Amino acid sequence: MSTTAPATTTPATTTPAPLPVDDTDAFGEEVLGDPGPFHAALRDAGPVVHLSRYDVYALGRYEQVHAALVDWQAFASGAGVGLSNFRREPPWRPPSLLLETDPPHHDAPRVVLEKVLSPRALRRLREQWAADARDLVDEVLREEEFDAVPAIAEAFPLRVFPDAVGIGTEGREHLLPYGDHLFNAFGPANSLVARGAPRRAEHGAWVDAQCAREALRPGGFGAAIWAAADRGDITPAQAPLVVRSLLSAGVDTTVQGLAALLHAVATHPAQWARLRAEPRLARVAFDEAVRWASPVQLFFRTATGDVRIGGAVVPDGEKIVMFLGAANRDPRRWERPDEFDLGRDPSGHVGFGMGLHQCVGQHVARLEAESVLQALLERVETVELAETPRRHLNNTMRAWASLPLRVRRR
Ligand code: OVM
Repeated sequence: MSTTAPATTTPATTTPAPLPVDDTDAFGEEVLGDPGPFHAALRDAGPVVHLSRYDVYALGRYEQVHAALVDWQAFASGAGVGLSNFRREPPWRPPSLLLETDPPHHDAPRVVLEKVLSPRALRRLREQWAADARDLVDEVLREEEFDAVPAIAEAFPLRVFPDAVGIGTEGREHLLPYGDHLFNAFGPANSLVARGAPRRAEHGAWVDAQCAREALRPGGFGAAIWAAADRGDITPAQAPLVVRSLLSAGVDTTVQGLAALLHAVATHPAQWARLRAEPRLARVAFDEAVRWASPVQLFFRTATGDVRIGGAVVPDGEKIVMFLGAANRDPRRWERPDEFDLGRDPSGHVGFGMGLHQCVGQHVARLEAESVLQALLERVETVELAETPRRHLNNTMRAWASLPLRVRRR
């Protein structure tokens, strides 16, 4: 964060502000393992910073991240929301019709999926998921110590979500590695991407096969998407790709959202006690955990035209990375941002994004988290870390590999 380079294009009217430069590897193991110091440096350097290592522009402050998220005209998604620029290189899979598109193409799939995953549509799942969560928690609590990543954070979404989509029971072990590779592929082609590459075709072929009409049970989210195609709300060619978005964005994200919530309560005993006294805080607890941990750490946009940010100019066609995790802990926006605190109002956090592309599955994620948390609150007096937890490194997700917990049961 030492040198200062001039902006690279001619300004429209006034001279652009100088652009701070940072040569840190934002996707190196050091930063992925502990992004806090890098995020603080980014925020302090200015509203926009050039990351010289990847030749991209970075936003770390809440104000600019929020502004970019809601300005889909200037900050496009259609050239990809990872480092790769689809204007310059082909995507590794056909682009998502939700995530990697702009209006007007984005809109029909979005409206369809919004309806399929609306709070109203999820009502019929609430009782079943509450019962599933109680069963799982009963099983897990036969021991006082367990690893909450496989035992709860992975087990619960894998128990309820594929059934809700309506896919078959064979091959579900592809879901987590598919998502892990997908989220790595939003970053640079580093060793994390290389590690996933050998099996990506295999996972991808299985996921694609689950998106066909014939592969989806009646009554599930997948069948509802195909029904929308039958009504003409989307085309039959679009339907499988919309189903693919569920299987892409619906598993690893909720696994790590749950893991973040469990890590938060295990390391904040006073907040757990407060939740036990006021179980209605369960919803706030999940959103505060998403703010605090930001399981999805970042997404990119592409500048459409020369875009002014805080007095500097990002040239047309350049990639801009929005550090959601940095914005969610920006002291300019949040009081005591590093504290997990049920007393605050976390709404406005950008952990689910903001604007047009804001997480369409957030009600599903909240229902999963609430189901698990209520079941735990009914049975667990205190919860703490039994051992040091272990990170799972991913280019765009802040993830846990292992979260050993010790509980005192009621
Ligand atoms: C998609 C997709 C994939 C990954 C993430 C995401 C967070 C969406 O395929 O639409 O949103």
